[in-house]
Amino acid sequence: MDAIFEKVKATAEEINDYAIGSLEELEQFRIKYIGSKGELKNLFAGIKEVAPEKKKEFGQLVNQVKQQAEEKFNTIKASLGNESSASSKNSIDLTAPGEPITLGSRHPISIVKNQIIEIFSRIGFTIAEGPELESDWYNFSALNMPENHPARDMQDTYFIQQDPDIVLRTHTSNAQIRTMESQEPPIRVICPGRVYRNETISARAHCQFHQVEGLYIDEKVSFADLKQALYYFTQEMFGEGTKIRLRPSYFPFTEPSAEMDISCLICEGEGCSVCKHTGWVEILGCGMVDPNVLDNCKIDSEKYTGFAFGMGVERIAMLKYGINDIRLFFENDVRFLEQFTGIN
Ligand code: 2U9
Repeated sequence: MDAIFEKVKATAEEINDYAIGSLEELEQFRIKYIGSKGELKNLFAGIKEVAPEKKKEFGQLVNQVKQQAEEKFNTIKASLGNESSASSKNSIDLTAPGEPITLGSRHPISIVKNQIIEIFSRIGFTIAEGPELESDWYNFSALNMPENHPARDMQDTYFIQQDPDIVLRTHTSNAQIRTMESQEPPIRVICPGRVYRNETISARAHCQFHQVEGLYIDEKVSFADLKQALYYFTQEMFGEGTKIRLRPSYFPFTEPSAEMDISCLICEGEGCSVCKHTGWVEILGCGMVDPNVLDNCKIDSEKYTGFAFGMGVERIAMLKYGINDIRLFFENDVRFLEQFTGIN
């Protein structure tokens, strides 16, 4: 009779030590102990062999072991269930639709630079490029700004510590000089690129910006040709009906020189804060190439004349898109850049 009590206690220990690591093993455990043909059912059946005065004690003992088995079953079932649902969360659903790929957008400076290039290429201009680190000759002297010429102070220049002859170019004119040195007229080029000036950074100025400069050299090129080319550019860039006006100015590399204004895009000439209530906004500088510049590049200034112009790409982009702070172009804040998605 004690033997049957011993058997129940041994089963309790067995249940306690039973290792369960998977849902299959848990099911085997259930069948072995708790199921309708399981060991606990057999133990209950053994009550027949127990003396009447010990039946109650035996029943309680088997019930305790049954409870122990059921608790173990429920606890392990809950933890294995959590694990399996967590692992199904991490698994890949091959039937799920793909995540959309977020496309980048072209930088507004690239958009506007490409528009300018495209407009001038329609009237026969090709692209010429030059280095951003440039010698004094190509950045200054060839452009009629010899050493100690006061015009050099018009732009604050970055010099290279190791070599006083090398500067970060202050304009893209170095590319035109290089073109004139290596090609015979007729020459019709536009020179886009990044330039550097030692300016205090503010909403209106930056120490780096982009220019597109243009140069046309041939026999009998006149100021009227310059005006017509710039008028065509204005209509294409800012829309038909945009007016232009030219004001006399001074640049060392052009004579005569002018600055060109367009009628204000915001107020159409009525007067607003963008045009400072004048109805006009300045967009570029231009002029007839100074004969000294042609001579410096071994182009016969008796035979050839030329016009040149230069504009800041940031300035054009600010006017075109109503941007009021030049620093936005260099910060690369996605909230700014994504507004140009879809524009090429
Ligand atoms: C050669 C000869 C002449 C290019 C020119 C300007 C006038 C001009 C400014 C516009 C805004 C620079 O970016 S900005 O600050 N540029 O006003 N540029 S004429 O003249 C040249 C260029 C090359 C060989």
